Amino acid sequence: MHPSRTWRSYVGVALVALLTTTASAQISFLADFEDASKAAIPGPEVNDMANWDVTAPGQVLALEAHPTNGTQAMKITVEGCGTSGNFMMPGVDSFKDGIIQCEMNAGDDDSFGVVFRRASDVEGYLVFFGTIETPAVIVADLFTCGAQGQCFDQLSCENNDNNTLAQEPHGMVIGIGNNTDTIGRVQVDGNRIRVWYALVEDVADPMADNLSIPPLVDITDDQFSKAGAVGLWHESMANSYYDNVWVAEGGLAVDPSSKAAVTWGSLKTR
Ligand SMILES: [Ca+2]
Ligand SMILES: [Ca+2]
Repeated sequence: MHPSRTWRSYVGVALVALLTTTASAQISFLADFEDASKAAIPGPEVNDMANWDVTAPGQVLALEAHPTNGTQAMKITVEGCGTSGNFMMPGVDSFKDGIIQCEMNAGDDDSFGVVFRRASDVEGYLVFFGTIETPAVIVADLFTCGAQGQCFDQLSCENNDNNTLAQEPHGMVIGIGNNTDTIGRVQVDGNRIRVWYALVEDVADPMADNLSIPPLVDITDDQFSKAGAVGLWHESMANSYYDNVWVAEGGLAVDPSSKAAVTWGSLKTR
């Protein structure tokens, strides 16, 4: 069996075990994009592309074999700035605090992203995970940078401190031949937003607190405190894949003595 498949099976079993035995479990969404998945949360319907709300104009999502990990994944199939935008997750409509994580595999040189606390088209946040053309992580608000069907340069949301909340170089060499796997995590606690972005091969435990590496971005912002929807995003990123997308709601890993941290710790060790 492929090593990563073995690992993924273990994580899936661990998540299901946690949910069935711990009332305080806070993983509210997990899409692994497998057929008849037992790991999916709340259920296998999250792996059906028909249940995602695609607001990116003309974009078509497909389930296809992942280029490297031996499983199925979500593929972005249509190229072009005009097809950029959101794919909102089914059922995650009132996220306020917690963690959003995804794995990414680039078949193009543009960008991935995560949208959260989206209360309307112009309320909420966008975290941009660039690859080659924009080798950075950017945090922006949807009012300024959330328009659908546009690339970030067209919105003046690159290299522009006036329009963005943070922009940090990621420092990675990311191949665009579907040969590099990255992992992205966003953690939101009140007005604090932290972002991690790393090569999967450099992360010892993808379920660890803080991924055992420092966050690339750690900022506070008070513009959008309301709960809202969570989704994935892309900028002109055809032939690229998302996999193992999950959301944990609640103030996880904020305080080592908190109940949430205990829950998170037990998830890691089960
Ligand atoms: Ca998968
Ligand atoms: Ca492109």
